[in-house]
Amino acid sequence: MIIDILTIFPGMVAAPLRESIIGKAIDRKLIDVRITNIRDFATDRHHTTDDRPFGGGSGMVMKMEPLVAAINLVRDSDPAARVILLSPQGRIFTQAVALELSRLSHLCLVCGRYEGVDERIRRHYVDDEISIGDYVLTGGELPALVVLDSVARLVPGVLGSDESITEESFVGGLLEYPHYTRPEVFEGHRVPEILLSGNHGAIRRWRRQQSLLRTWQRRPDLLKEETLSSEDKELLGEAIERETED
Ligand code: 4FV
Repeated sequence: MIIDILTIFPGMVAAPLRESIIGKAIDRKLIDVRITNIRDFATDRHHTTDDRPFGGGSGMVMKMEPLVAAINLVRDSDPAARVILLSPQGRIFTQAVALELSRLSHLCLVCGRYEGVDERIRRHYVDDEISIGDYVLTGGELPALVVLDSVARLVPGVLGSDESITEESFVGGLLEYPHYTRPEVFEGHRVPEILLSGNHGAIRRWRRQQSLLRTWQRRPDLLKEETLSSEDKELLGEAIERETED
């Protein structure tokens, strides 16, 4: 997978890509990340990428010319590239969207700055618009890194075992079961006995039950989306009963 990132702060994007799993995936050429400085496409002496808003008002707007030139260079290099603007007005980013994007061969992530980009960019020059959440950031760089990280880890081979992808939060619509590791007891806090039993069938059942209970407690909205099997309903009922007993 190729991922282009168009930004006026390339350093802000480069650093996290040198570390950890994503850094290794880049070294192993499982993903190819290209960072482009939009300023390089500004033709004036000061490499200006912003201007005052028509109609007045505070703040500045990201200019069209440098950004369109940068986008067109990506499109010319690969017409299959999916050009995505990160903005609070986009569709909300979820694990399902990450999965959808991970099946594409080429993403181009456009990082806005200032009050936002000229409206004609979103109308005529991008294919998609994504928001990472209902809050306002100073720029699209962190959202671009969020999208890159969650999509890249779904690229085959990036994570040690692809198994860990199938059993995680939101895959299957539920929150993940709790994880434990050594020591068995820490300051009096014990690891649930079941996990030390070696009984993998019982462990699998307990984990499913914990996912259902945790989702019911913390994200009932997610459960509404799910059609639970009769076994799941029994597991959840049993767990809720136990919770209310305690
Ligand atoms: C954002 C978000 C976001 C808006 C103005 C950048 C900022 C500034 N992007 N999800 N939430 N963008 O807040 O994606 O240009």
